[in-house]
Formats: sequence, C-alpha cells, structure tokens
Amino acid sequence: MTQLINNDLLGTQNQSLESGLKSDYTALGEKLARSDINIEAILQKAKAFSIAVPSWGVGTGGTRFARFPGQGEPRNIYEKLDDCSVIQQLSQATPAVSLHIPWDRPSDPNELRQYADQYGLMFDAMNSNTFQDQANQENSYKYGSLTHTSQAVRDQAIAHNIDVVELGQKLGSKALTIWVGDGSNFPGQQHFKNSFAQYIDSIKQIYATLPNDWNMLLEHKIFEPAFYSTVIQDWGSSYLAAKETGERCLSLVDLGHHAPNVNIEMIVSRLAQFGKLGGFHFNDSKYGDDDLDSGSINPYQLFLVFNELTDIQLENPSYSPFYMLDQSHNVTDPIESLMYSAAEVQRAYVKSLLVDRKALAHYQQTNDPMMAQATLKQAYNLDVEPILQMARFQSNGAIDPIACYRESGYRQQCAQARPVDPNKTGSGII
Ligand code: LRH
Ligand code: MN
Repeated sequence: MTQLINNDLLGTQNQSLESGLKSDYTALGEKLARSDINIEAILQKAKAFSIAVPSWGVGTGGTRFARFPGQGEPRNIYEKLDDCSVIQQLSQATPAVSLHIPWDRPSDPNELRQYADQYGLMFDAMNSNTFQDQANQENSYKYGSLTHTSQAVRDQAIAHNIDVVELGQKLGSKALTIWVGDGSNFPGQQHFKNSFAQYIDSIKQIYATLPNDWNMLLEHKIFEPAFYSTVIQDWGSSYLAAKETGERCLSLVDLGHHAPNVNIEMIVSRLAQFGKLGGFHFNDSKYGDDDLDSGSINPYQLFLVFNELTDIQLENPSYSPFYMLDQSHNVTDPIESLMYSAAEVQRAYVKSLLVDRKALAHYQQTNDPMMAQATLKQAYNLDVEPILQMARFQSNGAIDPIACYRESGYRQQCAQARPVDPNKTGSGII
C-alpha cells in the first residue's frame, strides 16, 4: 500500500510515546475493570469505528465574505485523495472518502478507483449538486431544482442525480446523499404543498433507478441558501419524504442544519425508532450552519447523539448508519482538523460504550433524574484518550497524529508541489 508519511518517522514518533501510552492504558483498564468493563472489548470496537471524510473538506473553506487559501491546497480529486490517505494513515479511522459531483467528477472513474485503491481508500456516499449552476447548463437552479415549478428543470436535476449514482457504482459507492437548497426568500414566493409534492415526485423517479444494494439519504436543513422557507427544512419533512419514497430511502442528520439548541439527540432517537435514520454529517456550530470541527463547541451533544446510537445498536447490532464529517476548514490546516475531528467523533462513540445502561434504565424507571444524568456524566467524564491512542497504535497509525503530521513536513512539501493559484481566492465554501 502506498503511504505518503514516512513509516520510519511514524515509528520513531510512536516509540517516544509508547511507554506513556501503555501505562495510561493499563491504569484505565484497571479503572474500567472495577466497573466490570473489559477495556480490550472496548478497544476492538474503537478500532472497528470509521467515519468518512468529505473530499471538499481537504481544501480550505470560506464564507460568503472571503476565503483565505491555505498552503499547498489540493487542486484536483487526485491530490484530494493524497491528503485523505495521510488522514487515514495517521488516524486509522477514515478509510472512506465522500465525493461531491461535479466538483470531483473524474475523467476516468476506473483510474480514480485504482488511484484510491493504492491507498486502501474506498468511496462512501456520493453527493449530488443541484444547488449551483454549471457552465453550459440548460436550465438554472436559481428558483430550485427537484422542487422547481418547471418540469424541465426538475427533469434536469433528476437526470443529474441518476448520473451521480451511475458514477458511484463504478467507484464502489453504496449511497446517494441528496441535499437541495430549494426554498424561498419571501412569504408567498413558493407554494409549500406543491413544492414538497414535486420534491417527492422527483426523488421517487431517482429512487426507481437506485441499485438494490444502495441507500438514498435525504439531508434536511433549516435555512441557507434560502432565508424564508426551505422545502426539506426539518427532520419531519425528511421523514415524510423518505417514508413516501421507499424502504432504502432514509434521512441524514447534518448536526449543523438545526436551529440553535434543538435537541438533535432526540431527533436521532425518533428517526431510528421508525427505521428511517440513514446517516450523519458530523460537525459543530454555535449559531448557523457553521460547519466547525466536530466536538469543538458542544462535545457533550456529540456524546448524547452517540448515547442514542449505542442504545439503538444494543437493540439492533446490525444497524450501521453512514457516518461522515462535513466541515469547512477556514482557519486551520484541513488535514489536522479532519484527523482531530475523526478522533473527537470516535471519542464520543467510545464514551457512549461506557455508559452503565442497566443503572441508567433503573434510574429512568424509578424517576431519579439526578442519578440518571450522573450516570451519563460518569461515562462522559472518563478520559478515554488511551483507548483512542492504542487503537491507532495497534493499527499502525500515529499515537499523536498532529505531532507526527507536523514533523513529516507534508504540508510544506505540498506547498512546493502545489503552488497557490493566485486567481483562486474568491469566496464560498470551497
Ligand atoms: C449543505 C451541506 C451538504 C453538502 C454541502 C457541501 O449545507 O451540508 O451536505 O452538499 O454542505
Ligand atoms: Mn451536510
């Protein structure tokens, strides 16, 4: 397998940290054993955990005001895969990449698949794009796409999604994520029922062409780019559309797509209870769809989301939703942010495995709110860093990915190899 970070450097870095890790791990193991928890069993689950990285996340993100390009930014899908391979080599938790079409459309899908294979990378859910107009596109998406009042525009958007599925099949993907920004900026501008009916009619046509082993993931979002109403504005609209469309049409929860303080962990529980929770876009936010690093603002919410997921998986062990990071890295090195964020999501998952669920059920049943919340906090307050480090170490990753990455000088090498394109400043998320 091709690996872009020198393995001797990785080995030397790990060696300097190994003994500290082993004593921390042993101490945590003893502490967990006192609660009848076998740390080795938790470690195996931590090693099996994976989350996909967004191809658009390895470039520097921006806002509508400005984008400040970083050093050595990837200029095409191949360089994006190079960077994704570094994230996987060091974190050992991100073996799959989620592409966005047409941003990542390859001229030769087989060549792209082989390029990914050399790094042991796979392709996760494919993302279609009918929220931007492409050059020489016949119909504009200014007033919508899958919900547009014109059948011709809807047909164009449907055809694009079907085309993305066909490309995804060549790349080995097994899911299509549909996020549309369709909505309105003024009361009266859009007919709520008609636009929702047009959305459902459109996705049914896409679903009819979906391979039998694929899922279709519907992503809701409260606002932006529309600022008065959004057709798929909340989990309810997503659930209704998924229910109407078919068994393998499910809802995807992007954590940043809710109003501040919405109880996202309860939405997770609801969608799962009715068999429609298909996947996640993990990130964090304080105000809007800020696309900040996962766990950087509200790590307890991330833990509470995984607390629900682990509860669901106890009942249904085969339940495995699509996990993906969906972030915009405006001021950090995207590779560092994606490695750190993957570990933060893995951390929330591991902590959720340490919840004493028997005790929690007892305190819930006997209406003891103090002890119920204390039971969750007991797991959340545990420092599981030794388990995350051991998982990486035993998988030939880096005990300290960011230190190893910085020591490697990979970014500086990219800065040499990928001179900044002075014309590509502009603004926007990519
Ligand atoms: C919309 C979204 C969606 C992607 C886009 C890059 O806000 O979360 O998942 O298509 O970001
Ligand atoms: Mn998203």
